[in-house]
Amino acid sequence: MAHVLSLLALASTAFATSLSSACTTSSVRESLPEDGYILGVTFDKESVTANAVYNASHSGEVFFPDATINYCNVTFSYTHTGSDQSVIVGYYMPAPDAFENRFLATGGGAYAIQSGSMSAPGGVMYGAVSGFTDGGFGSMDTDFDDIFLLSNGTINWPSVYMFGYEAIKEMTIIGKQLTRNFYDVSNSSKVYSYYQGCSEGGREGWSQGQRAAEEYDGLIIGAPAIRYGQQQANHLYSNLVEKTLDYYPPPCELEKIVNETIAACDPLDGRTDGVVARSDLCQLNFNMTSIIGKPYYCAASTSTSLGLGFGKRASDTEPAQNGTVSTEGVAVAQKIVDGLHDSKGRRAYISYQMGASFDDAETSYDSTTGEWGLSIAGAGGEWVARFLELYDEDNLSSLEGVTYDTLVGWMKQGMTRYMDSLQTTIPDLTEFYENGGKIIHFHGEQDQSIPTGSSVHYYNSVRDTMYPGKSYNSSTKALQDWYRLFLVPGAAHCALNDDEPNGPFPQTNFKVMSLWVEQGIVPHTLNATILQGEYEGDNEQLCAWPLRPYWTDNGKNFTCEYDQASIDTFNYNFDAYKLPLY
Ligand SMILES: *[C@@H]1O[C@H](CO)[C@@H](O)[C@H](O)[C@H]1NC(C)=O
Ligand SMILES: *[C@@H]1O[C@H](CO)[C@@H](O)[C@H](O)[C@H]1NC(C)=O
Ligand SMILES: *[C@@H]1O[C@H](CO)[C@@H](O)[C@H](O)[C@H]1NC(C)=O
Ligand SMILES: *[C@@H]1O[C@H](CO)[C@@H](O)[C@H](O)[C@H]1NC(C)=O
Ligand SMILES: *[C@@H]1O[C@H](CO)[C@@H](O)[C@H](O)[C@H]1NC(C)=O
Ligand SMILES: *[C@@H]1O[C@H](CO)[C@@H](O)[C@H](O)[C@H]1NC(C)=O
Ligand SMILES: *[C@@H]1O[C@H](CO)[C@@H](O)[C@H](O)[C@H]1NC(C)=O
Ligand SMILES: *[C@@H]1O[C@H](CO)[C@@H](O)[C@H](O)[C@H]1NC(C)=O
Ligand SMILES: *[C@@H]1O[C@H](CO)[C@@H](O)[C@H](O)[C@H]1NC(C)=O
Ligand SMILES: *[C@@H]1O[C@H](CO)[C@@H](O)[C@H](O)[C@H]1NC(C)=O
Ligand SMILES: *[C@@H]1O[C@H](CO)[C@@H](O)[C@H](O)[C@H]1NC(C)=O
Ligand SMILES: [Ca+2]
Repeated sequence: MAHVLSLLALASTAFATSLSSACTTSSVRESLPEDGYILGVTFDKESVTANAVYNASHSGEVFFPDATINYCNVTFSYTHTGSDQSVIVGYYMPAPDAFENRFLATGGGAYAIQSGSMSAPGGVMYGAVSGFTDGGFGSMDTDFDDIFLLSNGTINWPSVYMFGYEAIKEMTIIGKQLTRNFYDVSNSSKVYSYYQGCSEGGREGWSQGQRAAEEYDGLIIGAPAIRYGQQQANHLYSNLVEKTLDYYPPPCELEKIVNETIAACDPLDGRTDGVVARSDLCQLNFNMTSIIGKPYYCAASTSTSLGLGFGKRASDTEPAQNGTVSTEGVAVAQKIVDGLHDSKGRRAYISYQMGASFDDAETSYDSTTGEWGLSIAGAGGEWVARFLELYDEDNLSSLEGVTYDTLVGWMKQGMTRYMDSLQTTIPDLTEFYENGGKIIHFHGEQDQSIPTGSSVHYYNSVRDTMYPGKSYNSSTKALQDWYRLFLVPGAAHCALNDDEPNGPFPQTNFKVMSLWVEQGIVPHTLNATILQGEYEGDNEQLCAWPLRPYWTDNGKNFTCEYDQASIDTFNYNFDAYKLPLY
């Protein structure tokens, strides 16, 4: 019997090794699941496209290593009964001899639901079919915010739920069956199913863990844009601090504050390498008032040199900036770092860790008055204008009359309106856990767009919800069996941080996850690599939360330590709300 099976296996391998013979529209058509495989879903067989792609080189990406790959590039569309909206899905399918019984779902960023050609190669190189979807928004180039408002001014609710979680779930269910049929995988063989994404893609990953638990064996989630009602409005907090304190710092002044913070806090982690690996120790030990009076200078420029966060404005011409760091500048920076509190002093949200750049706070120069003034961060402006106030606009025109309490109100409104679609903070992952699923969740510790503490808070919410009554240490230990959180020293938002080039980045997450799921190799630390700067190529391991990195012996001996005071800096009491904020 075994003999017969191995002969069959050999024969089918020999038959299937050629990508060019496998990658045809007719073979893809024949591999589509039957209509009704998902209730109400009908495939448009005429829409199938398939073309073989050879020797595609991908390099310089942070979420997967450099590789040259071959795959069958497949797209097709389907409709839901009763809706005229067709949904386009794309799958990169490895050559049959490179297929390793894996499926990888991928997501998008900002208001895009997919980042196909940027994310899909990260699965193909590990023998996974990689899928993405246009969400039914009209094309792969159409974003959620383009179709969110209907012409009569009401919300396109089906699109909200598609963006929220439904589209990626469907793409995965369809993709897994397509994969079985295309490679002729027997019903008794497992196709391992994964999800990988960062930022909005990270939120989409959580949407799947919370609502499509049975579809995935492993989720790789970076800096997720969860707690959406708070997260999106929070982009306005820095501007509101400037307006409230009536001081609009020149960008160079904030840059100087960031530089001085990094210089002061870098050594606190035991190794002076330009990387703030312990922003918690920075918060506990460094007072930004010591920067007051330091001179700064930035040459005139035609475009801004700060990082490229979500909602970044492209600033035009800036004059040379020559001055000294002011009391007002530091007050603005400190108030931003403190995070949003209402007028009664109750915490409503959190902010970026010390050392992160102040992208949301960027001001604009008025060449007629020669003064710096308010420039509303686009991500927050669009959220309030379009998604809360339902104007067909991608920005707010002013913050006139807006107070901290107004911003808290916007957070409550967003949370309530989108509680069951975009908020994405359901902390009960019982089904995912019982299904045997594993989660690697990571977040740059110098993220300038989604507060690092946002991930820590959700981790704690899951721990408290899943293991009530257990002590901190024993609930943490139980959670770490299947869900591990890693903060990435110095990393920016889903990206390397040019201000701290020697920081590591976890580039091999798919490999690490597949080893965990398929071979039970637990990532006690997370594999990472320094991808730029003087130590480029060096390997570094990341500590699993709540352990924190610390170097002894002059930076030579790396340890992951338990430091209660540091852990406590990531505990938040969101007492501005009567409802729990998970
Ligand atoms: C892909 O690269 C390999 C190795 O360099 C080469 O042998 C092959 O001809 C290339 N295939 C195509 C289609 O370019
Ligand atoms: C994949 O197919 C789609 C649809 O035909 C096409 O737009 C896209 O350019 C193709 N990508 C590659 C890499 O061939
Ligand atoms: C707005 O337009 C949509 C789509 O045409 C329609 O389904 C909905 O009933 C309309 N709502 C109102 C309040 O007119
Ligand atoms: C494999 O599973 C599919 C779908 O569940 C089913 O239709 C098919 O009959 C099964 N094939 C065998 C050989 O059991
Ligand atoms: C901040 O440090 C960077 C190097 O990391 C340097 O290029 C930049 O000029 C500094 N900015 C200021 C305002 O000193
Ligand atoms: C920093 O020092 C100033 C002046 O001593 C003090 O008023 C302020 O509370 C300190 N800030 C923090 C965050 O400790
Ligand atoms: C900046 O201003 C100071 C004090 O006014 C002056 O001494 C210095 O030369 C200026 N630097 C540049 C580069 O213009
Ligand atoms: C949003 O509008 C404000 C006020 O008009 C402006 O300052 C800001 O630059 C705009 N932001 C974007 C991203 O367009
Ligand atoms: C929790 O575990 C850490 C080590 O991981 C240990 O240092 C700490 O004392 C423990 N706390 C309690 C209350 O047992
Ligand atoms: C860990 O990263 C190094 C590069 O830093 C890489 O060579 C190695 O293959 C990775 N290990 C795993 C399990 O992916
Ligand atoms: C590294 O530091 C840890 C914690 O301080 C210590 O226990 C260990 O012995 C050190 N290892 C070496 C090789 O010095
Ligand atoms: Ca350091």
